[in-house]
Order: sequence, then structure tokens, then C-alpha cells
Amino acid sequence: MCLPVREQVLRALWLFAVLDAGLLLDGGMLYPRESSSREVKELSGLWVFRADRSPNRKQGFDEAWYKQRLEETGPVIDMPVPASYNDITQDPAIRDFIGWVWYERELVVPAHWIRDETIRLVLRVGSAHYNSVVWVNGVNVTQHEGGHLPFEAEVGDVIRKDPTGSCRITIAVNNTLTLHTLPPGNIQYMNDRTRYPIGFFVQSIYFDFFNYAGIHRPVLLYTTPKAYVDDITVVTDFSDNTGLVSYKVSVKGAVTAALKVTLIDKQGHCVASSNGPFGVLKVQDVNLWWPYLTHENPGYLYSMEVRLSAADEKTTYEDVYTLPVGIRTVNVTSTQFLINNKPFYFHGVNKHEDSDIRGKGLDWPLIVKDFNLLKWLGANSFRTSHYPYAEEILQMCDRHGIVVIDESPGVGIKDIRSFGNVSLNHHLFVMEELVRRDKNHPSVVMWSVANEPASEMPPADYYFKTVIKHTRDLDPTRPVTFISSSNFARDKGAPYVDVICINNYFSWYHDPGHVEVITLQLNTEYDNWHEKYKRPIIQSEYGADAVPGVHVDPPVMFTEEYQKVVLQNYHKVFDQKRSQYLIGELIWNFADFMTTQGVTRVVGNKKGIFTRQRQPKAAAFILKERYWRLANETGRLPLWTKYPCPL
Ligand code: BDP
Repeated sequence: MCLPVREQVLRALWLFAVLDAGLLLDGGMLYPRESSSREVKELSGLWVFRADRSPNRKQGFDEAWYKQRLEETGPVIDMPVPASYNDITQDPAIRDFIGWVWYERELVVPAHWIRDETIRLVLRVGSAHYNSVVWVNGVNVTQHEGGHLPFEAEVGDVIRKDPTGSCRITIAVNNTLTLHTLPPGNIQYMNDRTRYPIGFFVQSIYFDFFNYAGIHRPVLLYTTPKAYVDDITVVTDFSDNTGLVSYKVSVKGAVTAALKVTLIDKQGHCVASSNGPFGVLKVQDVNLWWPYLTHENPGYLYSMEVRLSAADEKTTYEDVYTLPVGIRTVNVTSTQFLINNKPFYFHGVNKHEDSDIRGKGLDWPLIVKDFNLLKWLGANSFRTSHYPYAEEILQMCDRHGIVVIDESPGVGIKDIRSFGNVSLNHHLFVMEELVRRDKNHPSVVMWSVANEPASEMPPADYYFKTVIKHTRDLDPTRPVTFISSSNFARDKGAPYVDVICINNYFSWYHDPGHVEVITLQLNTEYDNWHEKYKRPIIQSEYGADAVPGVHVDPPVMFTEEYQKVVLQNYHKVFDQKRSQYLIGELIWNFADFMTTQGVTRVVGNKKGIFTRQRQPKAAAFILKERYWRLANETGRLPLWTKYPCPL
């Protein structure tokens, strides 16, 4: 059915207004994809590695290690990329290293990339934690601050200086966290010579996961033509069975360019097309993007092919970039979260990028295993606690219909000095990087700007008002939240969010051992928050540690029985409140994960419902039963997935 013309015009105007907001973002960060005009060379595998163990960690810079092969500077070891370096060796000094480490890899660049000067060569690092400096053949090509987002540099000119096409990439990475990094940290020097040796220092952090470091995501060398598609923004909507895809394409390297945009369905049929840098594609009989377990065909993606033609006096350029597009809407009322105008209840998990040996390094077997576990569990969503996850993971979410709350690395903002302008400006910049990278993922339905900041501190009001407003300005199509743990009456950020997200650990950090207080305390908490802010609420964390295989009944803390009974008490209240304003529950945590050493952690945090090796604890079965029941209750579960699930 076609939309009435007036409605089409109004919607198109709204979509364009939203795209205009995207103009605040300068420059694109499209995921590198191969096409008829683009090639990608992945540089994963073995790199050489050297930690700068000098007392001030500056020897590498003082001696300019980047000017020669790293092995000529001193002893090097093998290091896999992507991976955290911490757990790769038997050396405790590497595991706990703080400061600059150096990576190097040599490669041969294909001859036609060198010969053909109309090709643009780009070096891209998926993420490296935390500060990075990059050289190609000894020439500094870029540097980047921040551990969880990609950065790139054009390197064609540098590579072409050496006609043999040999190329040495050196990346120095420093994991030091300061009061102004995100997440913040602090280096403390211990000067009492009766207790600590000369030069002894520790890295203080205010978050509960190991500060893994190194090159965590793939390093790629990819090509585009000199005139190229730099960025694409899509905003989607629908009315009846007509889908609307508003798009905006920005081009670099050409003063004028012709653009053809085609939307292709899963069968390969063109369903809409348009010309020019912006427009609205209308899709008849649209297949909407639906979350997992809400539709028989979740995660439907169209392919949007953007084809650029440009010419200068010497050459003609063709660039092709294909973006997966899911057509869906997101809206929030005072009591509901709506996806495609239908109430959506988050029954999901909080995760970490964390596993044995590779730490936070991207690992395909782990990613696929985790998605199989999410589906087994009947989870329809997760939060990227406490930092942006790999793009490859978000692509999986798009394809499988797993809904994502996309969180910035704003975790552990606890020190008043981390609320100043330097920190604030960096936080705003990181939100720009995050929105730029993730704005086109249909699975991403909400931005989370921070986790459990000290939001009762006076400067938190201005700080979070500013970060939340900026995020909303960057992307008016998605709600914005931050994750609270402090008392609702004192919480400075809560007035500005669209959805209240609450973490609490009743019968664990408060009233340990007393599961009988959970229902009363949780009920009071919810009613207070909702009465004050009239917003929907997500229980964004709850849980208890369970050391796998430890059993005591009646339950005591740290046993599998205790973890189960905590969950069951929380679930009683969730069931009362979800008919009112509770719109989701996310267990803490999907899997056990590594932390710094401390008296409350037994080789890491054990609040996983799966072990770190992804084996279920007793609580996983409780949650599986519940999530499939919840999915069934929505009445939209496709027949083939009805509980008991066939997976
Ligand atoms: C929450 C934090 C999370 C911790 C969890 C815990 O948001 O990062 O891991 O507590 O203590 O408050 O297990």
C-alpha cells in the first residue's frame, strides 16, 4: 500500500531534519568492505613485540625504535594480533605491564597498489588500548587516544616512497590511564622507601575488569579510489507496509560526483533506487528488522549499494560501497520501549570482551560461541558493558536480531578531577567517535554514555547534562541513557535520560546473605525512581558471584545455589513490574571475567551465569527457562522456536 502523499512529505522532512543532525559529525568511519573498487588486506597473525621496560618507559621514543626493525633495537618476542598481550607469556611483568609496548609487522604491498596512483591506501586499526602511535617505514602516520574505537590513516604517499613496496608498520601502545582518559585511572607512585623499591608505582582503576591492553582488533590495509564514498548515514521509518530509508552520502576526493543508490533485498532484487547524495528510498511490502524471538524472520537486512562515479582531467573513478540496512523504528514512552511500534522487553545479558589467553582480543570462535549461547538462553539483547564492542560483534547482532545498548567507555568516573573540562571534552569526542562508527546498525537501539559515575558529585549535573545532550544532538533517533547505581534522590544524571537504567546488588553488596530482603528493597527502589522521573526502567545489572562447582544448601554466598536464589527473588519483582514500567532485565554477567587482583575477587569476577570457558552454571538454566517463557508470552514467537527450544 502506498503512503498518502502528504504523509510521505512530512516523514521525509522529519528524516531529513534528523540527517542534518548527523552533520555535526565530521568525516566517516565506514567499516572496510571489499567491493569491485575496494580491496582489503588483513594483517592479523604474528607481529613482533617489545615492552619498553625502562624506568620512565620512554627508551623506545628516545632511541626512535620506529626507525629500524624492532629486533635491531633489542630482544623481541612473538605476539599475536588481535589479542591482549597480558596473558600470552609466562612473565608476570608482561601481564601487569604499564606503559609503552611496541608492535611491528612487515608486509609486501601488492604491486598494483603501488603503481596505480589513483588508489588510496588506508591503514586501519580496529582498536588498540589505550594510546597509540603509528609509523609506516619510520614515518609517523597517526596517533589515537582511546581503547575501544577504530582509527585510520592514509598511507599511500609513505608506502610509495619505497619502490620495492616493502612496508614496516610499527605501533606503540600505552595502557596508562589517567584522570582524563575514558575510563579514568590514576598512577600512584609509592615513595615510602621502607616499603617500596625505587620507581614503584601502581595503576589505580575504578572499574571492575582487568585493564587488558595491546592491539585488540584487526589491523587492515585497504584501498579506495582517490574519489570515494567517505560516509553514509541512514535513518529508517515505515508506515503500513511501506519502508522509508533516508540516506545521506558524503564524498571525498572529488568536487562533483554522480551517485547512484540502490536498495537490494535478500533475494538480490532491487527494491528501490535513487540518485544523488541524499534522498528517501521507498520500499513497498517492506520486511522490517525485528529482534530475535519476536518474528519468524528476525534481523532482516537489505543491502544498500552506493555507486560513485567521478572524473578529473586525467582519470575516471568508480567507487562501490555496500552497507547492510535494517528498517526499523525505536520510540520510548513513559512506560514502554517500542521497536516498530510494538512494546519490546529486554531479556538479556551484560557482557565483556573477555576470555582466556586472548583477553580482550577479537576471536571468531568465541564470538560465534557466544551468539550460540545467547540464542540457547533465549536472550534477545545485551549491553556492551562497559565500552564499545568490536564492529564485527555488532554486525552479528544486526544479522541475528540481537538488540544492543551501546555503551561508551565512561566507566569508573569517580574522582572529582575527572569531571573537569578536559575530561568532558574528551567524553564528548568519544561519543562522536562512537556514534560515527555505530549509527547505521539497526541492532543498536540506545546509547549509554556512562556506567555508575559518582553522579551525586556537584559537577556531575553539568557534565552529564552536556554529554547526554550532545549525544542526542548527534543522533536524535535513539534514546540516551546512563547507568545509575546511586540513590535516586541524589542522582544528577537521571533527569536527562530517556530510560532509567539501574544497577543494584541486593543481598550481595548490601545485606549480604539476606535474599529475603530483595523483593521489598527492589519494589521500593523501582517505585521511587518511577514516581520521580516517570520514565521506563531497565534493571541493567543484578546478580551474585558463584564459584562454579561449589554447592551448599540452604544456599550461602558464592555457591551456585545462592546465585540461583538471588535471581529467583529478583524475578518475582520483575514479573510484578513488567506490566507497569519495567522494560527489561539484563543479568550481570553473561560469563565470568578477569579483574584486577583484590580481596573480593577469586581469580576474577564470578557473577557469570556461564564460566569464563562458557560452560553453564545452575543459574543459566533458570534464566533459559525464564527467557523462553517471556518470549512465548509476547505471543509473537515463531512456531519453530516455541519452547522447549530446538537449538
Ligand atoms: C557493578 C559494576 C560492574 C561490576 C559489578 C560487580 O557496574 O562493572 O563488575 O558491579 O561488582 O556495580 O560485580
